[in-house]
Amino acid sequence: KGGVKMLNQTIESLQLPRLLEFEDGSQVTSPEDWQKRREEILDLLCEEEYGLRPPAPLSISAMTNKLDENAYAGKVLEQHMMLSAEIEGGIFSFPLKVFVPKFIENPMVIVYIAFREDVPDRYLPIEEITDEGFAVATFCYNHVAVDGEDNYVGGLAGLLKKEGERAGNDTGKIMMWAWAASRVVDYLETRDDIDHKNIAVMGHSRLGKTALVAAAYDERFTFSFPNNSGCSGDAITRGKEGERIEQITNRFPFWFCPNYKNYAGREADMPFDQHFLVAAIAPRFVCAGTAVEDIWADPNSQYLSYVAADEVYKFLGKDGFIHPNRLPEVGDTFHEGTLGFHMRSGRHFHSRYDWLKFMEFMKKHRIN
Ligand code: GTR
Repeated sequence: KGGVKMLNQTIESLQLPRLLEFEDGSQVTSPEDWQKRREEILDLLCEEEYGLRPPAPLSISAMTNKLDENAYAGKVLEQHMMLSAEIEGGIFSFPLKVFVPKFIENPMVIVYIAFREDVPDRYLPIEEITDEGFAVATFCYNHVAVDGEDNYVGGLAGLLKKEGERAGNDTGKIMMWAWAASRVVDYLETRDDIDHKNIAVMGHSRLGKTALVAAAYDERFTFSFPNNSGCSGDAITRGKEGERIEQITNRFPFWFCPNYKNYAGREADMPFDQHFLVAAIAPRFVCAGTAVEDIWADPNSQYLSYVAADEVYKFLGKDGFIHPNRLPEVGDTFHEGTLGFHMRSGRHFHSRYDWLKFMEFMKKHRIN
């Protein structure tokens, strides 16, 4: 019973901005209201944190440059291509690799936003994933917009760049990487050998933040799997340990819109917190991976986002976050609800354990 009080008190003491209340103070009272409230939340997160979302492309096309129908001992179809999206400023192209297991029909698919371009990779064990019956579509984030202070010259950043200094709500790179994940879905929808109803987006750390943004802005993602996403991902900012807005915007200003750094040291003034990002994905699935030694990300604050976003899921008639009334402990897995969570031993990493948990969650909640 003490625990019940503790968790409620922790949430209350943070004085989080309300999810089920419009900016003008009126209440959200119906599912239709929630759709409007969700739009407000998405606009707010663009304006204050991630920057404007680039518009959907006018058209997309894919050009295959490698096809192996018998990869991985003959179990997998492996296809490499250039994916091109036609937008206002020109044509933006990036490499995409697709792996489809041949031994099952209609496999669920995971869009993996990768740090490195080599596949397989230590974070992306292709054969073990396809053996579980999942298709994978993956691209390297640096091919979309370089993860560094490049003055936005290349890639998508170059096409979107306006005259002069970056300012206000100009698009940050997390939003660009997330936008690219949506272009992968545009492409996947043209294929008939994968399950369109069960498409997930997944990434680790900065790309875990990206996996949340991708699903928040694109309802075609039925699942989002943010691994160790932490600050400006799934961790509640108010009261957070480890990395805070000041540190993240000093080291990585280009991940966000310039407005975000205004909240460094002023977290209590933010009209949002990261439970807004999770709730914007409702009623769809989010399942997080955290690690007990990842104190820079802060697993307790990560957990609190799901505890706080739960009310929107409940409001929409979903199970939401089914969890005990205490903070997480190492070894915990909470997979019963629409929101899932695990905390493993060890450090910041995208491990085999995380993969197994995510795939387990997706199999359990597959939509027919
Ligand atoms: C860190 C950053 C974290 C996290 C991490 C990563 O340096 O402070 O927010 O994103 O990088 O992406 O590995």
